[in-house]
Order: sequence, then C-alpha cells, then structure tokens
Amino acid sequence: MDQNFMIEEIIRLKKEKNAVILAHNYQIPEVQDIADIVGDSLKLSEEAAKTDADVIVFCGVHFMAESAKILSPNKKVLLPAIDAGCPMADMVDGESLREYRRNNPDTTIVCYVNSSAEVKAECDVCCTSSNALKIVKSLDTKKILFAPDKNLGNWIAQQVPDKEIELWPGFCITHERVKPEEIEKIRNVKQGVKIAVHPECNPAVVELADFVGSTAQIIEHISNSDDKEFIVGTEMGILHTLRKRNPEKKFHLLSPSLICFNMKKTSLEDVYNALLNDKHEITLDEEMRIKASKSLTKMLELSKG
Ligand code: CIZ
Ligand code: SF4
Repeated sequence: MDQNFMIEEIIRLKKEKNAVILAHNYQIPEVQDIADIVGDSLKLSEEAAKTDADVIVFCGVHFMAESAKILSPNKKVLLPAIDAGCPMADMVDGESLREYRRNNPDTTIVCYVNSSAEVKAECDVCCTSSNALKIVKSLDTKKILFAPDKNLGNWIAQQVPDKEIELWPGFCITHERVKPEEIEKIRNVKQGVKIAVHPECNPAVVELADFVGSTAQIIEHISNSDDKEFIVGTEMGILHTLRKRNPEKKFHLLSPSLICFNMKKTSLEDVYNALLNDKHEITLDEEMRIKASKSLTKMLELSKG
C-alpha cells in the first residue's frame, strides 16, 4: 500500500474512532511521526491515564499497552504488533514475587514498569527510569527490593546509600550488550564529545559515561546543552526525536548493538490495521488490574509531588 495513502487513512480512522496514538521514543521514525504523543513510559502512562479518547493505539511493547489498560480500563487499548514483548519484563513473574514477599515481609517491592500486569499487581509501587530515584527516595522503609532491572536498580542504589536495596537479577538484553570498551574506543575517536547513556546499561558502562538518564532525561539534557555533538547510549529510536528537536546538533550511536527488535516490530501498516480492525485488543483480569492499578497510581502520585 502506498505510504501516503496509509498515513491519510490512519488520520481518517483516528478521527472516526476518536483514537489517540501513543508512541515510545524507541519506535521507528514513521511511527513516531504519525503519533499524537511520543515519549517515555512515564509520559505515555500519564497521557493514557488522562486522555478522553475512546481508543488508545499503543506503539511500543506489550507491558506498555498493558499499563495503559490498567490506567484506562474503560478504553479500548490496542497493541498494533501483538508479538512485541520485552525480554526484561519476562525475567520476573508474580509467583516469584509472592514467594519473595513471604520470605521478606518487611521489604518494600519496587517494580520497574518494564514488567507484566501480574508483577505490578504483586509490588508496592512502580517506577520508570525517569522517576525511579524520586520514588525510591520517597519510601520510608529501609529495605527495598528493586525488580526486575539490576542495572537501573544499581544506579539508583548508588545514589541512595542509606537504603538497603536488593537487586532482582533481570536486565535489558539490548542495553546490556554495550561494552565499556566501546566507550573507550569512541572516546579516542571523538575526543571531547560527551557521552549520554541509559541506566539500563551495565554499571561498567554507566561509570564511564558523562550523563546518565532515561530517554526523556537524555532528550532534555541534550536539548538544553550548548554542546553541538553527542554520543548516545540508548536504543537508536531516540535519535529521531533528538535530531528533530536539535537539527543543528550531531549525534552518534554509542554501539551498533543498540537496537531493540521488539521496539522495531511496529510498522505503519500495523498501526493502520490496528485502527481498521481493532487489533490487537489488550484485556486483563479485573481483579489483577485493580491490584496493578494501585502500584501504578501510587507511582504517578509520588512522581508528581
Ligand atoms: O521508561 C521508558 O520508557 C523506557 C523503557 C526507557 C526510557 O528511559 O524511556
Ligand atoms: Fe525491553 Fe530493553 Fe527493548 Fe526496552 S529496550 S523493550 S527494556 S528489551
């Protein structure tokens, strides 16, 4: 199908169905460009919670669409590429957390939003990479379990030394691929150019970077900087927003391995099919949804204050 025709049809169907298209910063450029809102999990979940659209087309991975459904149960939430999952989210499950809680009743369980609805239903509060520090600092308990991302958890633990933070052994298969040697190598080639990385990277990489932050924080930091060139250590989809917002600046990807194949599964055609045929609708068990909504809503409240 002709791309321009497809774009026109997406716009027409969006109006007809009173739909909103949300796209994550890691989506392909064409999908970001057709979206009403592009952002990180925090921004997109805030939008999902307050939108008055009837349909939410979520261009991202499964857990993100689930979060939208948890926060907006009366809306139709569609995930255009139904097989777009997140391997990190699959590294923890509800039963393991229930067992952990039985053995550690005094520990507060903080779950990165990169987790299933079942996991969100078992934790005390959620966080994203944008608000993790704020959420952890706001807790009055000393003992915390951070799940499932050990790298983000480690980055937070270093900044909150007064808490005892236990790390679940999960990680992002995309960010974990970046090697500290890649930083050393690129520093030699691009001398003086600052390196911004995501806290999902291995601690050995994070330690060598000039700036560490979520995609929203990296975009903010780079857009407000006087530097004209940057090396970026997170999923390559972010380069699209960075270049759009900073046409005068030059960007290099820290490592060619920074491609999340799940984030790349959503095509423009999938978005069109989603709107045309209501594909693929996210449904959740209501009891689990209510439990999961408590930890997500708590996150949204704590991250505002
Ligand atoms: O929080 C998100 O959206 C993720 C997965 C990465 C980031 O930093 O935006
Ligand atoms: Fe999951 Fe990593 Fe892909 Fe994000 S970039 S969806 S954490 S595998």
